[in-house]
Amino acid sequence: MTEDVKARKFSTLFRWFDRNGDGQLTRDDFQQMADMFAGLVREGAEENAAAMRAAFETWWQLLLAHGDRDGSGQISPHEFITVMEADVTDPQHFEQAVLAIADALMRALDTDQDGVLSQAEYVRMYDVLGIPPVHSEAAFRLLDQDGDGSLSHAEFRTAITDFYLSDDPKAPGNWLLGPIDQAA
Ligand SMILES: [Ca+2]
Ligand SMILES: [Ca+2]
Ligand SMILES: [Ca+2]
Repeated sequence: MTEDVKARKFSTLFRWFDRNGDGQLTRDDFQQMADMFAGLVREGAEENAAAMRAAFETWWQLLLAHGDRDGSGQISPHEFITVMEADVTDPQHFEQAVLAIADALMRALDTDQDGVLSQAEYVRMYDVLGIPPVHSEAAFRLLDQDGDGSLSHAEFRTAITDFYLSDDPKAPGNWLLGPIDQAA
């Protein structure tokens, strides 16, 4: 069962990334994701938008280089789950692609720039990134591990890392995109 937890999370992630809904991931999907994330960045923080775009490009290149087994230039759901588990979650790749996006996202969401995310700042992520907000308040409470009412940079990084690396079906970070799809 432990393998299933990550496979289910990556299936959820695949459906979110597949912007044009054609059942495959392409560079176009990644550019649309990057545009959506860059749309969160406040004026005057263009280097933050650039960091997001660079990290999404890095991620896409990792998928192509390690995951495109049939050389089609597209990543199928099966290829995605395999390459995510084998290569993208390798520590160096994970830092350059996933955590680079997490850091830029945290900076963009922290609109009052006090270094932590309030619940309102966190919930805005769901609106802008098109994630159903139904479970956002429950997720916030789970991710706020010290219960001080805000998400620190460390708590946010832990959430992202749990989502990608944890086999634990109860890891709080699993809630990042809402409940894991039990049917997947
Ligand atoms: Ca697609
Ligand atoms: Ca804040
Ligand atoms: Ca906290």
